[in-house]
Amino acid sequence: MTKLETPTTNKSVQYEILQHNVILLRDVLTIPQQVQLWKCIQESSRHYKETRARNAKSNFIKVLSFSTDAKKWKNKIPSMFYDITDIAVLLLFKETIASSVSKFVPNSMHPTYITSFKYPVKGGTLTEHVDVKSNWVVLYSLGNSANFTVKSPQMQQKKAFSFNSGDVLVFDASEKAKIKHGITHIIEDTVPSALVDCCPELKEWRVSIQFRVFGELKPSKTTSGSE
Ligand SMILES: O=C(O)CCC(=O)C(=O)O
Repeated sequence: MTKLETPTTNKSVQYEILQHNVILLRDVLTIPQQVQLWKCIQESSRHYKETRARNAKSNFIKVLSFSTDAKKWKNKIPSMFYDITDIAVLLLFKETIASSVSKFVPNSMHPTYITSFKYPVKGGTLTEHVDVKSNWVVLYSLGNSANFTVKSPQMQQKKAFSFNSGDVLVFDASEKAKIKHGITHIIEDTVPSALVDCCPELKEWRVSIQFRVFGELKPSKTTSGSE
């Protein structure tokens, strides 16, 4: 499988700490990298039978589900998937180094479980939920933007933001952190035009890919509590 074309980790990205241990990194993937990621998802999804969201209030199609340690998927997982997980963690650590968040961020995340969802532009939604089993998670977005919401128990109100193509959201998805998240709707006609030129089918979708770690993760610095 193809390697990433440019050493993204050398560049600086905009980031936003949406709340404790929820960090959004903007424009991490260039358009060629977004194209490459979409092609990798499509190629990998040939090994998987698509399934509809199980929850009646959500509307998306699961196109990919890999347990990275399963024999069945050995040699079928594109190296790009691991590369972009590493890039997200490296960038996150590099960009937030001066802030209090950096000490909570794990310094590496080898995904245990990789999934990808496709949301139709018309009617795509994801019911608010707290993840189970997961530890930290890295989410990439492609295609149309999603109106994404997050809320931790410490917040009075949920925060909504536009999760755009090429952005990454990294957060503590453990049951302990109880970070509720969901998608109210997909924002039509928001695919970058250069991406549509190469992948016209993305006009109809918002695509996400999730990299989850199950089990223990070491934070980059030992701390004696949370903020
Ligand atoms: O599609 C997304 O970006 C989010 C997916 C998600 O929240 C989940 O898999 O729990």
